[in-house]
Amino acid sequence: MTNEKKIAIIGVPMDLGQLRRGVDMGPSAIRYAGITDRLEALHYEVEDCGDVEINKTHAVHSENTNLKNLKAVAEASHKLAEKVDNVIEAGSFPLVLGGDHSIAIGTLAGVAKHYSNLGVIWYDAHGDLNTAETSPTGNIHGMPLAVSLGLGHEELTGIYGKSPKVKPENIVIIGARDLDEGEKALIKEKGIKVYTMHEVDRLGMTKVIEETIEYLQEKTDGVHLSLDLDGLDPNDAPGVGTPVIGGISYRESHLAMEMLAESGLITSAEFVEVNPILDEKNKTASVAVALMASLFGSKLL
Ligand code: 4U7
Ligand code: MN
Ligand code: MN
Ligand code: MN
Repeated sequence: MTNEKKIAIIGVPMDLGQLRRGVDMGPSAIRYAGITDRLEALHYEVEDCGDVEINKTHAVHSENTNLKNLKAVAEASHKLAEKVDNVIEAGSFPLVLGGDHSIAIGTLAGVAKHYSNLGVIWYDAHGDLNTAETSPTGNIHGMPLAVSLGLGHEELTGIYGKSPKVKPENIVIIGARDLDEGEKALIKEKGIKVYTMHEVDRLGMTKVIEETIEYLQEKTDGVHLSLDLDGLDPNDAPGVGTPVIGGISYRESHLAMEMLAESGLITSAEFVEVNPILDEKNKTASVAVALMASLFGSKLL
């Protein structure tokens, strides 16, 4: 028996949202680690839509902004949004493979077209809530959640229709342990729900996910999971560009995915920041695949 929901895989070989090369090979590494076979073994019909084309010749610095590669990121975001929109329109579950986290701007823009109260789970060591004003780096991969809240450069917030794409009260950040001052201020100002590593340690992942589900279930009509592999501890996911020690373990992450699978809450997902050049024998891509399998209902027995 096949699952009724079809999964559409969309690769985004993007590395322009940050400065370390190699993360553009993330989609290849995840495919090589066997994502399609794993999902088919779970009785899903899987369509690999290939990669969104990234125009690297547009990777030039724009004037009047400290945002790096703004034009190229905006262009790619638009293409991705369109692709994600079409996939949902066709009744499939969009599974987006990164690429650096700037791609979430496009994913969320496409997803948001289909929901009036979209929920977002942001599984990450970082808040990705910077704007041009608060960013210490000018790297757009540190900004996608702010952009989706309607904050930041209008060339990004204006992508693919309405802005904001998501409301602050519909966001849950899990795993944060490296927040910039401007991000902390924004979290407090907007009342965004955050489970930092302190809460993960204190409550345990079971409680964190139970509370997250309860928090989002009633008020949202769809929930997007944006999983940055640097949310995990660098021991378990070494192939990332901005590792931060003291992260979520492999086991805790499996539990989180399994509980989300049971809840039936997640309606779209992306796995980002896998950098094969920084990885150890494709470990991080394999971890990503294992977590995706759990998210789609893989069980140990
Ligand atoms: B990721 C950072 F300053 N906050 O904005 C920034 F610490 O998508 C890092 O979560 C952002 O990997 C990390 O550049 C972005 C920095
Ligand atoms: Mn991160
Ligand atoms: Mn950092
Ligand atoms: Mn991130």
